[in-house]
Amino acid sequence: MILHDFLPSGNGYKIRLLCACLGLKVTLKQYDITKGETHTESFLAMNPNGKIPVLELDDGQCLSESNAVLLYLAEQHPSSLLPSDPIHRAEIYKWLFWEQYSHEPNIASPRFWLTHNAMTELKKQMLPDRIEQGRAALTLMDEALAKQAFLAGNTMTLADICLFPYTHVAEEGGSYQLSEYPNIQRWIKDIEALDWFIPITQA
Ligand SMILES: N[C@@H](CCC(=O)N[C@@H](CS)C(=O)NCC(=O)O)C(=O)O
Repeated sequence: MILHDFLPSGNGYKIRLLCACLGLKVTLKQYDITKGETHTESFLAMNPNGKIPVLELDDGQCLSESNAVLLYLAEQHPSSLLPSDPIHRAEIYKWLFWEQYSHEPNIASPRFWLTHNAMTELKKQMLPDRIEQGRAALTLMDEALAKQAFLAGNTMTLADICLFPYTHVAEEGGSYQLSEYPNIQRWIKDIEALDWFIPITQA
């Protein structure tokens, strides 16, 4: 499999982290998204949405949308990350959908704007509202993690693989302080201590 990716991307890191956890080998092909490298004809043929990550399977089929790729890999390689009980699964799906609507736009997008010199007048106006919503998202996670070791119970699941990447770098760009969320800090340390753990910049 080939993972078309950009190393600082949390969306790509979700897939690299899952592959590390499951012991799956992927070849990384890197793109610089700040230079429009995901908008070439050949890239758009893989993902018409012009965004990494894209997972290219051995038969050439291309999958996009990070959480769809997580689910595909977890279903192909059954493990406790995606249990069969429908209620437990629904709880995991809940976190995956929530991540895309309530977490990623408020935490990942401001991080990118502020660390990659991508701020515009419009984004400046949007920033305070995004930060308010991002704080609400981090508070919600912190409260869930006060009650249990991981997001969807006391064992690690796909929900944690999905939410770890942008949460652990939330401070980059200066909008958030993780010291305000002690249960998230404990959860980050627990995940970083796992023997298969790889950092975000590991190719
Ligand atoms: N919802 C998508 C978001 C993917 C996304 O936003 N990718 C960004 C990098 S993290 C990108 O490729 N941006 C390049 C562009 O939009 O030109 C996912 O979860 O995969």
